[in-house]
Amino acid sequence: MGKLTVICLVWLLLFAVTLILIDEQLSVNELEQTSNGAQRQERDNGTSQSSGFVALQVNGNLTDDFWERGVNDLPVLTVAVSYVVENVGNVSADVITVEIALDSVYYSTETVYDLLPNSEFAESISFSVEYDQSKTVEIEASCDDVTDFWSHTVDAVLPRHFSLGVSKFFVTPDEQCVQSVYGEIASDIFFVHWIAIRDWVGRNIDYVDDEDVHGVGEFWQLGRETLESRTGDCEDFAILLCSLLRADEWSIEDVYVVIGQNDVGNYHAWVKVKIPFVGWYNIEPQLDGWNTLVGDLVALHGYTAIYNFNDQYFTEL
Ligand SMILES: [Ca+2]
Ligand SMILES: [Ca+2]
Repeated sequence: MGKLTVICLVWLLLFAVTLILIDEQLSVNELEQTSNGAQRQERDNGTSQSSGFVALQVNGNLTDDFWERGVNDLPVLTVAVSYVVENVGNVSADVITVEIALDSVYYSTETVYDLLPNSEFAESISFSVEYDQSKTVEIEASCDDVTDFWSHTVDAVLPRHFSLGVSKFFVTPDEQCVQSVYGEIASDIFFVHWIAIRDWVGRNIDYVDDEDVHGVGEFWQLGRETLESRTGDCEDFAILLCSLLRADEWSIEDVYVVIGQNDVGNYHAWVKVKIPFVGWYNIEPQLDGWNTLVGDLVALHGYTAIYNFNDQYFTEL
């Protein structure tokens, strides 16, 4: 091989290597450009998402609560809940669905159209909770795949002491247990109704201090609770007797639970009835039989009535 041939071969080799290196550099540049383009595209997409979006916020609060008589004549706490759905995004929310559930059971649905940014939809709902029970209200607002949620648990704890607004709900003439026991008593009556009913209460309910049964100084029982335990103290006897007399269709004007106080400050509860041709008569519900007419007078001597109530009226004397 001549010297010139060797030089030519070396030159060709160097030329080929240079071409390969240039080609690789071009490929790397293309890749970088593609990658930068993709990143820019992602950025652009990100910008377009954050430039127009809907975001929802649900808030609520308890605006009212009061006790009333439920369908079974037992107390229920009726509450009003106000709620607000706000669009905290920056474009209008076309269709918002607001679904309300009580204890995870469907309650109602509201549809809100075209809610502008930074504006809100306000509404309220009302529902009842049985005494000594709880209920959870859940409110969920959603628009496409955007959603928010608010919930609140209402505890309907019945006040178990003297309470101006609640006392009358303890007298339950239409409650099932009261009606059932009244039915038993009435089927046996051959003389005067009010005496037979007070005798039944005096004979079938045992006096026990609230402290011993409930562990607290004062605990008012509903008629059904006294009938189930067959025990109670003065107000429990009086509430049950008043409920049974009302079940016997004594007029709302003619039978009351009375809360009174004696000279040394002790409180007591009894029942008063307006007997035809006789007038008002005070009954000590813990007594029975021959105590009527004499025992009642002795037992209640020294007490002054302060409040009267039945299932409809409450009067401060
Ligand atoms: Ca008591
Ligand atoms: Ca009691």
